[in-house]
Amino acid sequence: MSDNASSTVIRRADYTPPAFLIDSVALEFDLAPARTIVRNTMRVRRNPDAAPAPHLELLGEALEVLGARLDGAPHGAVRAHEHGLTVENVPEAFELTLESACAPDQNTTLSGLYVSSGNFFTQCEAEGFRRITYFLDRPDVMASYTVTLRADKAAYPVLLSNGNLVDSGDLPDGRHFAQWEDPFRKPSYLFALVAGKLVAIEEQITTGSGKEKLLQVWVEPADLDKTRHAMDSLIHSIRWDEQRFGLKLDLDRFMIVAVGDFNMGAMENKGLNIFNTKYVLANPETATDTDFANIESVVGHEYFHNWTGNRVTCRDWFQLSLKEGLTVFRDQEFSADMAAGDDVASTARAVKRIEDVRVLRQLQFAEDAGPMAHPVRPESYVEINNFYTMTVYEKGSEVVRMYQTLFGRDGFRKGMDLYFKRHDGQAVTCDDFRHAMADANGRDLAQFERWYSQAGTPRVSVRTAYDAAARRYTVTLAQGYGDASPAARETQQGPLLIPFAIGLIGRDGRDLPLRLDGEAAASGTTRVLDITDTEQTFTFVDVPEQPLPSLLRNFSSPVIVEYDYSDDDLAFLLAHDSDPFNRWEAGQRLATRALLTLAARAAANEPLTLGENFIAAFRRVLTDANLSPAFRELALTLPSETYLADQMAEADPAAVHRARQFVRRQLATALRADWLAAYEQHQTPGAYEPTPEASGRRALKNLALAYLAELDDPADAVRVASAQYDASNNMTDRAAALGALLSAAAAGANEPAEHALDDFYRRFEKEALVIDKWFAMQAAQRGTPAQPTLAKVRKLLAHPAFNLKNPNRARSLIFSFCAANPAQFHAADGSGYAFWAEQVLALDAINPQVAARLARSLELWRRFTPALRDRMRDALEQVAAGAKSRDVREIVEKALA
Ligand code: 0A1
Ligand code: ZN
Repeated sequence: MSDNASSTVIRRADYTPPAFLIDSVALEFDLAPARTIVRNTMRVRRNPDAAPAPHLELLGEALEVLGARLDGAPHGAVRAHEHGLTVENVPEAFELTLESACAPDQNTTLSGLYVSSGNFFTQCEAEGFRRITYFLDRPDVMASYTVTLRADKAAYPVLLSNGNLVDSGDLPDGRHFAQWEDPFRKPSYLFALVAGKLVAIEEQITTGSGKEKLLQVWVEPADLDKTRHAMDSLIHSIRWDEQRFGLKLDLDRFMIVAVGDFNMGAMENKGLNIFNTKYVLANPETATDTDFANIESVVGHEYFHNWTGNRVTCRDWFQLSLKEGLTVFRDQEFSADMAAGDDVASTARAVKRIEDVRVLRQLQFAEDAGPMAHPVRPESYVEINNFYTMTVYEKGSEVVRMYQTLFGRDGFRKGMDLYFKRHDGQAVTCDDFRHAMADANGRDLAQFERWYSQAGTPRVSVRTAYDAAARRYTVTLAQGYGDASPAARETQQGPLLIPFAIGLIGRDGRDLPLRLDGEAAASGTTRVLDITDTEQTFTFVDVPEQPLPSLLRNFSSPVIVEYDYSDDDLAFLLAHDSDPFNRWEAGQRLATRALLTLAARAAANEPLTLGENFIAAFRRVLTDANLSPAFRELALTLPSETYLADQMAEADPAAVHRARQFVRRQLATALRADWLAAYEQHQTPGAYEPTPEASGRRALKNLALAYLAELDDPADAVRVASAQYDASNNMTDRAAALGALLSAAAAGANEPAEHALDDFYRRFEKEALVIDKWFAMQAAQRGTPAQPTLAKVRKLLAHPAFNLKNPNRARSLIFSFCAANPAQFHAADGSGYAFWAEQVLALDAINPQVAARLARSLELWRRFTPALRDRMRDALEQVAAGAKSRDVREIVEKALA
């Protein structure tokens, strides 16, 4: 991050090792909000494996130099400049002490050292450490840290940093100190400190090897009643990593700290994870089932980084997916195991898989289709903070998952074991990980590298033929990228190794045993075909009848499958496929097809109708008691407006909205009695529990309520939702009831919605995360011509509880409108885009990272209808002209290029 952007491009190919190494760092902080003094004593030596450099070039930003000593003596040959500090005339090995000052309470970027609610926090990934002190702020420089914190004892009773507390005590003038030592060498991006008025819940646990460990979750005093779930999630994470990967907690003490102002979800600083409050705080009254699940997954994610990220870290930021893709994969597997235990076939596992794939397809596929398309291991960047992306994280996780699909769980584990054996304590590359997987499993994975170097979403088109006389069934698979975006096309070199899972279904709905040509006997009913060429044919023999293929089971690779299923085929798969992922997929394909046809008709102002078969297929799912409620809820949720618009040759959000609302209303009306019955049957009486079963029941019940709220006459929904709002003992139900009332308001029932909104605000005024929901729900509300949502959003900008400096609050109102309300955001008059431009520029002056995220809302502008496209370009140009930060400039310049 920087203001006044020079858009220097950083390239992977230009990597060179650091000219100097730093073996140890002693940091002393005199903490004060307006001016914090940092004394940094480093043991530095020349790197024998690097080209010699004339001077030591340290990176630094927004710092004031106060003094420099070399081997104990004042050193005059230091020169501060825009990017840092040049230290001239340095010997082979030396001790350098630098003293500098920074201003935490002026730091609205939330990168480096900053103040939130009067407490001190740090955020150093990716390049925040240089805002704390001058340093070789790059991940391949790993040092041992000793940290001394000094501060006023009354204002900052708690002083935390990485590792173990080795000393503490009182100082004159009401001050005190604490000294921390991290026993592990680490890159600077994993440094952290926290100081302030915080309290903790604690647990002592004994690990598999019999060692005692102290676990703490630190929060502001008023939030202590919302820490239990995070602590439980941490304990489960520790146990899981021991069991599944043999990886143990390597510290005596592990701390999680919650902070209300945070740019991202959370941060894996060694032994001192710092979390956005959103991913820590939960109790039944304030947090939804989704919040509970997200907390479990993010606590797991950060904890798992302790090995995949911290013990083995990245050589440079192009390797980010080395830690992020792998750690997302690990957190996905953790959540799946927590929900499903050892049962590999359970629908709870499939539900988790569906949720993850839905995110990938909606957000990562879109990223891959636009100007920000980049490979999992990017080739270049202007601002690294812009590359914490869906591609690096979610597609990166799919790439890791493919190793497991290729080698099985045991083979994957062998690869992991070899990776740690080779690289513990090192800063390495994605190639190193791939080589460990290849060597541990005795397989050449040279071709697999293309998953790391090619951008764009691969397409696999499938042709099948059945020869009844020969009882042979051939499946021809062809891979390519379709008409990929220019950014993606640039990176493409050749065909990928695609593990493609397939099953064949007989007329009775059962899987056929599979025998490939050349095999002695049939085995199994799902086979993973390894596609390696541009086009390949696989032949199944002994096939007794024309089967229906179930393609890409469990989404075995991150591709788009093209196959000419008829509507009847899809309805059949939805009813029978033994692979629950593909059952869901069939329903989504059916719905997508119907909705896109309707959107085209809506755009042409033709009347809309919905076939009986479609409604019948939905009714069958809704009333099928053999399917888990969680699965039914997913299957009955229509593809999102954003996803649908992305599938159009020219995206037309208004037409998509009309089509989707039409279908929702038809389903509400035709299945009214079934929805009411499902609502009644899926109550969850008794104490709230965020288990997969209970949350699945709530999800289906609340989906039923949401459909009922679409009825022309909203009376039923208002009655049911008001009762639920008043009676609920948990946030999932209360928020769903409020959501239904807001939908009913669009059909004219304004008063109950207003009443509930007021009640909700008063009830939760002191709970910031709940007030975020209050803003978000209003921003996502369907507008009417008389009440466009933007007018409401603008009014809420002036609400006393709104605060642009708090990222969660900015996201709850502004991002919700720009990303979660496409029909209103893409209003034909361009008013949404004008609002967007204003807010991006306002945020740019406060927090470039958050501004750059918002800036991405228009990046797919070229894919929209001509009228919208022109208005979007105007808005983008306005931002390009006014933006100061490198972060925002990179986004809008790439969009306009
Ligand atoms: N490594 C963290 C993500 C993260 C990245 C950058 C940050 O700076 C603003 C903060 C967090 C993770 O994957 O959880
Ligand atoms: Zn991560």
